[in-house]
Amino acid sequence: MSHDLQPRPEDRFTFGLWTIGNPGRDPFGLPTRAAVDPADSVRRLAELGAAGVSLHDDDLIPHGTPAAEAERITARFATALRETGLHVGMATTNLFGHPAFKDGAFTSNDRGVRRAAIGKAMRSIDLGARLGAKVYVFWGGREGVEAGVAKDPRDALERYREAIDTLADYSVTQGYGLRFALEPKPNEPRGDIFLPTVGHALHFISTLQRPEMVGVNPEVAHETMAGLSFHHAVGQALWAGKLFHIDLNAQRIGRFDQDYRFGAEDLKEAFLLVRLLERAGYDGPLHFDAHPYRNEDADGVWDFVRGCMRTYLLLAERARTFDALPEVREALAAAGADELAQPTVASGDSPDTLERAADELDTLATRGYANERLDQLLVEVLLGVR
Ligand code: DIG
Ligand code: MN
Ligand code: MN
Repeated sequence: MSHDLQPRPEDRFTFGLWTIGNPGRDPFGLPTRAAVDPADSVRRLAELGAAGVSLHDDDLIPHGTPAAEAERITARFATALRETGLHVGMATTNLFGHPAFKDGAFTSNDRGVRRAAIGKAMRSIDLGARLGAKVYVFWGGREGVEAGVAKDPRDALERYREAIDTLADYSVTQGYGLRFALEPKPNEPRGDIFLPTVGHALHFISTLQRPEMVGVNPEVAHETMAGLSFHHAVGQALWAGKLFHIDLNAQRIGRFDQDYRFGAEDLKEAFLLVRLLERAGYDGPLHFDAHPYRNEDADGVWDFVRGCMRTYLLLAERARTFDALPEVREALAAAGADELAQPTVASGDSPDTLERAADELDTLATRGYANERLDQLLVEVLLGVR
């Protein structure tokens, strides 16, 4: 079915408060935009057809806010959600901004900092649950090192696991029903970050006390920074049943974490990602963790929001068009795409029959896989000529 490209809540688009609220500050320059009121962001996102928002604790309640004021802010935000119908798709803790986290949060060498990080996360989990979040993300932006000799990675991972296990127990004890999602990143702001990719995170999850409660939140920019295929990372998370959330944006390989508007860079990889998510029936939030270009003004922020959602909808429409074309179905068959889905070993196979299969290698080497024709079709669909 076609889409009129007008985003609606049923499209499940969500935005971090910190994305539309990004003031344009970078390591080399001051903010270029005024601060944005979270309640106003909610209302504007609702007008544009978004389904929800996500937030760090500090995005809503700045560190050091007195309790009474924190309660007023939270109640006002909850009212904006109720009045607009937007929901909180994900909550997370800022464990990277405060200077105390300069050597890490859950993996700081200072035990007092590690205990404070767990306590801050508990309070933030309470806030997320109160606002109705279903997924809780952990991005360990400060969980890493510059001077590798300062931390034994085995100790760091042990402390990381201790923190996640402790917080999972807390959430279960509180009856919050949250699912946790770990967000990998290879570096920045630390020289090297623990759990750098989806693969590392998936193994780490398998060692936890409550592995069933924990999945991953892959981000386009982060796997791309590591030089990896993002749609393969998502494919492995889906295959493991662990794609609990996703951070959509765009990134040039070999650059710092750019967090550009979704689709702003590698359109082919974005197409392969959207086609995979749609074919897999991923039904979680389509969350944008991105921000407008620093040289944008307040109006440009909403161009950024419209562009993120519109590009996803356009790529989903292109993917449907691609898979409906007879010439694509023929090219996929010539490439053997469906044959890959068939089991290799038959129930009647013996080691002898499999070993005899090895005698066919010279014959098997003669075929082609029609990938040039297939990939050219993809390019032509992307360019709108099919
Ligand atoms: C950075 O990519 C991180 C933070 O923005 C946040 O903690 C997480 C959730 O999207 N992504
Ligand atoms: Mn990022
Ligand atoms: Mn992210």
